[in-house]
Amino acid sequence: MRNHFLFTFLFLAFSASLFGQDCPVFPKPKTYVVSGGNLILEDVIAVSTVALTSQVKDDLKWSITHELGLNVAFVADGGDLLFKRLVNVPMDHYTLKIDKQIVISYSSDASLFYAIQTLKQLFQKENESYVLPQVFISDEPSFQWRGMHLDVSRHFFTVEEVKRYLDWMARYKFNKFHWHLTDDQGWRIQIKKYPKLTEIGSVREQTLIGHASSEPNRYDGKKHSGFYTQDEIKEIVAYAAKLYIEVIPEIEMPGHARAALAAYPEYSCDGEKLPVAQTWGVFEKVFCSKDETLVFLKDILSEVVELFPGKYVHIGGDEAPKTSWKACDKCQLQMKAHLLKSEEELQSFFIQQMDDYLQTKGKTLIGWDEILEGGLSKNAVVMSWRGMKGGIEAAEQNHYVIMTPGSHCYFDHYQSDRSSEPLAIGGYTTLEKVYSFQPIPKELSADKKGLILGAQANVWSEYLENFQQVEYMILPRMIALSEVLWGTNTDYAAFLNRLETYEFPYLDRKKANYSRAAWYMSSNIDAVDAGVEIRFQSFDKSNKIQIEWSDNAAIEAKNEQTILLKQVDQPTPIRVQARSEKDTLQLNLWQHSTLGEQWQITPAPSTSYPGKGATTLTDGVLGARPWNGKEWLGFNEGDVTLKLDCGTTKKQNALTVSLLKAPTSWIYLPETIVLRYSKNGKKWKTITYKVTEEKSRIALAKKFRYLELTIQNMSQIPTGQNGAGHAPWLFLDEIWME
Ligand code: TNX
Repeated sequence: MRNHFLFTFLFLAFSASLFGQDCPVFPKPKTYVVSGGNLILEDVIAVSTVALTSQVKDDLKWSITHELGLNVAFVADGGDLLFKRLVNVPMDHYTLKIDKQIVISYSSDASLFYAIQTLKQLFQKENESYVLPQVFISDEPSFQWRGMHLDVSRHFFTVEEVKRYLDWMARYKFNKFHWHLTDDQGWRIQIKKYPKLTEIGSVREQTLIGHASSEPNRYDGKKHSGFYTQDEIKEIVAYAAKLYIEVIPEIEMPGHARAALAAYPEYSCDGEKLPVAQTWGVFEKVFCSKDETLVFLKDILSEVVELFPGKYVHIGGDEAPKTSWKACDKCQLQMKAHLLKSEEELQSFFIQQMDDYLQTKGKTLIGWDEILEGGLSKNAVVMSWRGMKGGIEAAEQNHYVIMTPGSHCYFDHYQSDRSSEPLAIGGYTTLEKVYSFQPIPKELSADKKGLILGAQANVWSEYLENFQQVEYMILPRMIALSEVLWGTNTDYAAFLNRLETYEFPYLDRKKANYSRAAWYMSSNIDAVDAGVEIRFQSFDKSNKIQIEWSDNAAIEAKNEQTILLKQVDQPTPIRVQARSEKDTLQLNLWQHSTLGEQWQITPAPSTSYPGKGATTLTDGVLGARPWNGKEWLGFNEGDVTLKLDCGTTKKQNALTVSLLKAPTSWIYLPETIVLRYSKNGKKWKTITYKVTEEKSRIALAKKFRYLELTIQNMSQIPTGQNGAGHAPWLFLDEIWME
């Protein structure tokens, strides 16, 4: 037997170059103070068993050996790693002090686990030794809900892949895994009473190729299937528990139910059998609200609650069109019987049924923010995804809230505007944007702030065909979110540096497919007099940039990083290329006579798609397709009016408004554009243009100085189309004249 007291410590008197003042731990601890020296361990760490329960002992051993390959020897007295139990400190608080020994003081088993995660990230392996910086850390999270969601319905991920996902979560101290197990495109959890849910519901015959907005739709002709047996679910739940992660199952209802209804069509309104969905979007076929369906769903939940020991069950509740309920006798009877005035109230009744049922099982219901419509169920926790609005409303009604706004927390969105990005659903959520997220909205009353449990990133998998792709979308964005939730997201530039120095080498060792988008060369376009200024920024150490442009561009170089793009009479496509040591950025621009001019826009664009304000329409940049949020202004509140004073009276031959049509994202072309023009701002003439194309070119051959456009939208999306009944989105990227 080896005597662990023989394992030597070496103390270096001076600080070694391995560690600077920078913190190598993610999320960064609340307090991190280095004292200069290092502690060096050989291949075994002697761990004191004083103040350790046997359950924690096993976890600890597993956790240290699993990750570091360092052996653990438990000793009754002394040792390298000592523990103290704390009382009367904030939830999940711990301290970690490294000098000649490592001393961890912890308050809860979870906090001990976090301390060990921190410790693991401090280890550097040098030759055969393990080196630690001498530090003092005092730490605890700011939020109790630190969530990551994974959609396994649109694409299935194996048990091993889900475990790897949980490993990332544990490393960055996330504690809630929201497992989206059912949706239109696949039912992924075995339910013993209803075997067809997985026999039929877990298999889709084929899958859409490319983006859902590209027409015509094409399919791959290949089966996609997979589900978790109840034993596998238990295995994952147990694995997560070791990592102090609670697993929250989501069983979607009443919408996103096509897979379940392919197996049991009798629980829909019309009983018609449709296949498991093969494309993405929102479907009108939903669970019927009749009693038989409610019983069916409660039966399912009764098996689900047995598998998940945690407190919460998510029942979805989002994107459930009411068309089939409106036409269904049984739904209408249900409304009469319970004195419900609208289908929204019927949805509330539906959710309340599930809420009551889950209460009897000791569980708390979570739903997406649509469950607010028609009245919020008594005990429900709200997950706010359509911005923060739903969350604010729920908190004002004294409900707990988890913030997951699309703007900052949707990791299925693009993270750069490069055409080299893998196909994604749309949106634009950069690392910097995630890092800037503040889960508690300013407008919330002070006494309600405590109701915001935390935040979560959602990882919808329509366009994530394999697990490498999932990793690309979550890394490093989830690390940024971890600092948001830990309350240490203070210095973005330092965060980027720390990531590159300390964490990317680890990700490389793990062969993780992570994104370096935050390090791409970027361009920034600002409106100036009679044009736009384009400034390039490179993250290479040298920051040397070479800029070239096509011959037909009216460009003037301002300095090494900046060029001025001037207004020209004839709209022309031009090209600008900027090259740094490691990267090349090519911009395909549209040069025209109103570059940099400021349209006055009413109402203001939606806060979810603000682009960069009015300049978006005159910066020469056409929005990316499939669309991402950066180069588009998005509107969702009726008609939009745009006004421009051209400064002088001039003849204009035509005006082009560049629009977006992406029905799967509920973005539609407007119906008409009413154009008014005037020489003096007093006498106006009107042209009405019927919109049929994304590039709407309105012939003019008129002289004017003042211009006013009213873009008129459909009042709601017609039946049979994506998002029927809702207000359509209007998306604009550029307006020019010739
Ligand atoms: C909306 S977020 C959905 C999902 C999609 C997602 C794509 C939510 C509650 N519903 O069904 O996968 O957008 O970003």
